[in-house]
Amino acid sequence: MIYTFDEVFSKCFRLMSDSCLCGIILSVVCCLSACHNDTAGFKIEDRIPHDEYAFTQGLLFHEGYLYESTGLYGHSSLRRLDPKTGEVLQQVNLPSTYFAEGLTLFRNQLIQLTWREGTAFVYHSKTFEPIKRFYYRMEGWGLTHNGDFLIMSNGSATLYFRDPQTFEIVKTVKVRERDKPLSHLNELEFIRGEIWANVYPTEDIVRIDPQSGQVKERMHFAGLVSEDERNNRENVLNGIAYNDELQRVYITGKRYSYIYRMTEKYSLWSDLNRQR
Ligand SMILES: [Ca+2]
Repeated sequence: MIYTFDEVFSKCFRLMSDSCLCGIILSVVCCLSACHNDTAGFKIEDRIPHDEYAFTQGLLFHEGYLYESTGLYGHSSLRRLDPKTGEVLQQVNLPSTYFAEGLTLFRNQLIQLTWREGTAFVYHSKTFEPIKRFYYRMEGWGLTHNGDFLIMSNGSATLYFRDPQTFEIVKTVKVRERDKPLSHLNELEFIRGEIWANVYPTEDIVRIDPQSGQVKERMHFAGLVSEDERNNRENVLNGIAYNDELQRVYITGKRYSYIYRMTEKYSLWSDLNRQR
């Protein structure tokens, strides 16, 4: 078949237009995926610099500050952080024989678990002065509270509700996802009547009904940190804090470069609000 110059020109123009259109569509798709910063239905509002040596084991928000517990022998600490800059404003280091774990703040006292040392340190929440210690016979993983009791995880599928004055076990709740026990519950946060828990060593957080122990939802945060940024299999998600006033969730992990401040995008809180 022989084409005239006009036909060739017009064909070439159409091809160019098509490829241009394809290019534009491709660019839009690429941009959308590159700009995609939603995770598990949350929108990332801000990335706060995080000490890349902080082996995060506990995180909480209280009256304008973030509080963090970092683990590892010889590196364990309790920290107060500026929630805007991530700057460490106050810090106490634990003796090198203690591996710090979960952290909660209950009535002006910070309570910090240790992994295998059977000891919880209690500090004044403003001065970080040590007040007392509790002792327990299990591993310490995550810690939070529901206003009445401390709630502790130890790597099993059981959550332990403890008296905040004596640390005695008051009751236990077995956590189940569908029909199966869900173990490896790690960092905890009590958020709007639910217990949120990191599932070690995944990038998942589950929302647990504190009465029944039933998992209501499993949220995946695997897209939060790239494999390059992670740099080590140990560096998993392990920090959940909640600003109740502004309804913001803070999430970070062991040696993460950032603490992510997130807001709901979809129907999570609206679902909860409807139940009120
Ligand atoms: Ca927490």
